This record gives sequence, C-alpha cells and structure tokens, in this order.
Amino acid sequence: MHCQYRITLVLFFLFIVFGNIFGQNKIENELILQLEPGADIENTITSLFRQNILKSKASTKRLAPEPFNFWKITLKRNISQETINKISSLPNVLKTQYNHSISYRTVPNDSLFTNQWSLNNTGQSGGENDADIDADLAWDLTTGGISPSGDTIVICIIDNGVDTSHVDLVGNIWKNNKEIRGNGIDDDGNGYVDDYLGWNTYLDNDNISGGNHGTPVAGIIGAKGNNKIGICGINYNVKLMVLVNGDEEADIIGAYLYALKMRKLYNETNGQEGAYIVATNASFGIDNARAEDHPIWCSVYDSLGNAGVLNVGATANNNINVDAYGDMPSSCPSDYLLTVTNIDKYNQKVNGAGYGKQTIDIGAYGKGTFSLKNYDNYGSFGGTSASTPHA
Ligand SMILES: [Ca+2]
Ligand SMILES: [Ca+2]
Ligand SMILES: [Ca+2]
Ligand SMILES: [Ca+2]
Repeated sequence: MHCQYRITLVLFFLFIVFGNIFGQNKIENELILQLEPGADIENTITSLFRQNILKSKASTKRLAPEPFNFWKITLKRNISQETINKISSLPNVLKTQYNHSISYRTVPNDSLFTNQWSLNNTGQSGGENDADIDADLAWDLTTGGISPSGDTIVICIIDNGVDTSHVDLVGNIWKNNKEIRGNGIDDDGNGYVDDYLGWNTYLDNDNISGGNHGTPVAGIIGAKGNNKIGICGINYNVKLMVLVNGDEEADIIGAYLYALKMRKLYNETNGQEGAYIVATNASFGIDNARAEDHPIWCSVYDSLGNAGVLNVGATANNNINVDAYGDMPSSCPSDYLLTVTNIDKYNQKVNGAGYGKQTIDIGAYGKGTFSLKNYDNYGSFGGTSASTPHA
C-alpha cells in the first residue's frame, strides 16, 4: 500500500507537469463527419443551418470516393462539443468528431543515440527488444523545457559536480540569473552569497566543477537532445540545477535545503524569484543505514514534497533486502521519495542491487547504460546511480 501510494503520487506529479499537453492538437473549427451510405452532404449541411445548429459558413471536402461517405467540414468559427453532439444525433449522420493535427514520430538526430538502449531498445546492444523506458513515445508528448503553464522546468542534481562546459550540456545548466557572480553580495536575497552557478554546501560557494559521477547523471536526465551531437537526454531541454555536497550527511541536508528554499521562493513570488524545481536526484547513499537514525534527512523529503518537489533516490549496489537491513536514503518512509533499484537490458534486476517490497518503489535501467563523461567524452555508466536519473 505504501508503494502504491507513492506511485499514485508520481502519476499525480506527472499529470501536473504533462497533463494539459494531451488534447492540445484539436482543430476547433473542423469536423469529420460520417454519413449513412447514400446520404447527401449538401442536404445535411442545409438542414444544420435550418435548425440553427451551424451558424457560420461551411466548406466540405470528401475524404474518399463513393461508396464511402466521409467528409471534412471546415467552419469560419470554432464549434463546441455540444454542437458536435447535436450533429451526431441527426438522422443520416453516423458519427461526428473534431479534426486533429498529427505530428510525425521522429527519433533524435544525436550521433550516439543508438548506444542509448535504455531509451529505445531494439536489441542493438544484445538486450531484449523494448527493454527501455519508451522515451520515443514520451517525446511525442513533450521533450521537456517548459510546463504547460509556462514555467521553466528545473531538475536538481545533488552530486559531486558536473562538467558544465561539456558540449552536450551547455545550454541546459541552470544559472541563477538574479545573482551577480563574484561581487560578494547576495543580490537576490535568498541567503546565499554569489550562488550563480548553483551551490556547493561543502565550500559554501558556487563551485560546481568536478563531476566524474555527476556528469553522467546529468547526461541521462538532460543532455542536449536533437543537436546532432553525442547523446540525447531524457529531457532534450531542461534546466539542471547542480548542487555539490562533500562526503557527509550534513552537506547533503544543506543541499536539499537550498533546493527547498528556491522552490518555496518560486511558489511564494508567483515565479518571480527562486526556481521551479520539480524533482531532485540523489545517486548516493549509506549502505545498511536505518531511517530512524536519520530523521532530519528523511523529513526534508516531506518538506520538499509539500513544496511540489518529487525526490528520487538510489538504493544500495548490493544484493540486500533493504526492508530488513536498511539503506539511506532508500529506507526513508517519505511519500515524496521515489526509491530506485537497478535493472538491466533484459528487464532483470541486477544481482548486485538492493530490493525490498516495503522500501523500494521501482526498478530502472542502470547497468551498462550510456552517458556523458567529463571533457566532452562519452561512455558507459552503471549501478543504481544510473538507474535513478532514468527514473
Ligand atoms: Ca520501447
Ligand atoms: Ca543569492
Ligand atoms: Ca552576488
Ligand atoms: Ca546531444
């Protein structure tokens, strides 16, 4: 029930972000009409005007020769669903619907895209056909960037830094445009001085360089897509906020609090300040750790969730039952933390990956996936660290 609730929450978040996209392609002044065999289109249109169901001029186009009786009707004004229902109930009319625009389904043109079996698996790496996240189908709806209500979508990566000058990341790195870098002043008044590129909670500045681990994580989430270069992020266009922690829990909590601050500012100022962070990624943890020993870390997920942020966390790279032996953060009970284990190109759980009916929510592709490496390089990446950004 615990897991089911979390998955419902995830679907709810996705609905908020993507929900309004469905149904956008309706052409509101065009109908498709199917008449009874032999029924006359001109008589039908005349009778629609006589009954005052249609009020603007209509042109007709036959969709196929007799005996088919299908028509496209184009009107000067938009029509309501109610009008369509009225037309459908007329004698001689078999069916009526809106006309819709379609889009052609293309694959991105990134030169190394075929290495990314986890996004679209046709068995190219010896794996099982369709053992993938069906990214191609998701891209028919959106390739990332801006929410339907016009907010710039930000995903927060907490890691050991990112190679922000990587040719396949440039343009997708979040910057705090309200902050002037290096002037020693907290220009945007968020409590952090010179937090222009992100924030490093260990150094207390915006040095987010490094990234032998963070760069491949960033690439999976948001390498620039369809730019003819390298790989394609799950989001072609997204803003990646990079937060760097040291190697201790206090820095991690500090990083989450930065994300919380920025999302709360965004909520409170109607998008004038802060950042529209929708998700955080944590590809790190502590093996065999009990949630009850980390109450502050765990409770930050609830605060983030209440502000509108879904958090995704990796479980252990060990074949252990997390329900019994614990793991941080994947044994935190927060409903706003999605915990992820590792599955491979055959849709099997990787042997060296944690599991647990109570604590682990989903498996995502990790082992042998492909992403960015520092200094404009590319290569394979794995472990639950790679699964989490896929989720
Ligand atoms: Ca597929
Ligand atoms: Ca600041
Ligand atoms: Ca400043
Ligand atoms: Ca690319």
